[in-house]
Amino acid sequence: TEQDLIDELHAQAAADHDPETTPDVGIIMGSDSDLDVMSGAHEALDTLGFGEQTDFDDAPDERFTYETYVVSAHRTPDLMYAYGETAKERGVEVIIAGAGGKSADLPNMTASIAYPLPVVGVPVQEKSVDSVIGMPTGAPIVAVDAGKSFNAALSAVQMLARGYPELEDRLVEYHEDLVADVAETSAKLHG
Ligand code: RP5
Repeated sequence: TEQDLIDELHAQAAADHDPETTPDVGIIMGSDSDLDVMSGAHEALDTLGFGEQTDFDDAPDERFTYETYVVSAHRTPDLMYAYGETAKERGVEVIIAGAGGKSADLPNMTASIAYPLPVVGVPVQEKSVDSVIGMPTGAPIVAVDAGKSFNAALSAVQMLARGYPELEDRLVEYHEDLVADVAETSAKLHG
């Protein structure tokens, strides 16, 4: 039930845990119908060598990991509150939050609740952009363009990399591969 999930989040926040085994990036989305778009974040994190953590108490081998929750600002506001409120204590260092529709409130509400943890917002559709980025002064969110969850993950890792130089190396390597791909495509087109 929703209450079980909320209790679990609070128990995890209260427990002692090795920061190396907690999820570093938390991915949340308003509905499982957002998963297609949000899977770009998974793809980027997988590319950067992150492991998917499906069990808080059983970390995968990868040093850096991410977790995924479906949390709805409108259908499960208590769960949204609990996730945002416990994220830091649970070891999450940056949140990627996606929502669609015209009332895409999960990213901006979570940014307020989890503050000062950074939240990278993903408007799942074009019509969600204003809702995600429209925050009052003093209540920050950073956001990517509609559907660009891949970039949201890269931004999240850029933030994390300030504390973990190893991640900076991975970002540089990713960029070098990207440049090489473009160069290769260009070379092919020009014979
Ligand atoms: C939003 O409403 C969700 O983020 C989703 O994009 C949209 C529609 O949700 P479903 O009706 O498909 O569950 O809150």
